[in-house]
Amino acid sequence: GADFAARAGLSRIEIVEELGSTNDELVLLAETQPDEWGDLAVLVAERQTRGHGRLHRPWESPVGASLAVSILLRPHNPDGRPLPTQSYSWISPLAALALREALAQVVGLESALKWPNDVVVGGLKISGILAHLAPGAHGEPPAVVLGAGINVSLREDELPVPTATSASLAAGRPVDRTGLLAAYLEDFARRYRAFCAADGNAETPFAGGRSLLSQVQDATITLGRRVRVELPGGRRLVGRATGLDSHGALQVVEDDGGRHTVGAGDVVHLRP
Ligand code: BT5
Repeated sequence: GADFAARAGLSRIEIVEELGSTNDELVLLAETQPDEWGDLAVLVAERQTRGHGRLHRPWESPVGASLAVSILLRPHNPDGRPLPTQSYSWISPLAALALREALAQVVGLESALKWPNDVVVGGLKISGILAHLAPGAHGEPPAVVLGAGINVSLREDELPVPTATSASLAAGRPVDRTGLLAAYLEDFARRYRAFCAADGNAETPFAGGRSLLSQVQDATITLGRRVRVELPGGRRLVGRATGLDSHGALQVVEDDGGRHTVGAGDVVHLRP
């Protein structure tokens, strides 16, 4: 608990038996107890009764076989200046990169990002990531609540949808759930601090390596593929995903040559 939090650079970690949604709860705590819930405070639930994804879609997390973890972020650079809120769109990809690293280290699994918020193994969803805004403390800019649902050891018959998999199914052996959580949180905290130190700029060298933008581009299987995108308003685009812009939005070139930048939506790869 506290030892791990200190070592990983987290301000707090709470593990609760049951709640509705770790994201909803942390948004509430950020508002009602701003001094107790600071930057890099973590809330984990053993059981979520109302876990959800985007557009109120349910997120299933069978007890003991999955992780529901949310991190509160109050992004500031090392001089104490708040990060520009336009940079917040990079926070979900940061989490996806951290989870990818944790899956590689702890489970030996190769995974990829599926734009905008999934981590997939062999094309199947192993994790969904969802960020919400929360009120900032004491007149500060908004905080971010970053939630991840991770399928750790769901059996075949526990998978909620045919497009899902779990770490133990993909690896073919048992997976240390606590070890995976610890690796994810440690890696995320490290990346997040580097991101804050870079003022949220995704195009500068990052954490001693290539820019965050190019790391995310390389890890994203959506790029270069033919896609169908369902936009929030109900409109639909069909074309080729060509890249990410400086905010992490997906660039799509339609079959008739029209160029679009998609900030949010559902992407389906199309088979050639
Ligand atoms: C997501 O939404 O993938 C983001 C899920 C975020 C869940 C975490 S858990 C901790 C925190 N607290 C919350 O309440 N939420 C966050 P979306 O892209 O909208 O995908 C939702 C869809 O994924 C559902 O409609 C199902 O089709 C599918 N789904 C549900 N449970 C799944 C699972 N365990 N594994 C794979 N797919 C699942």
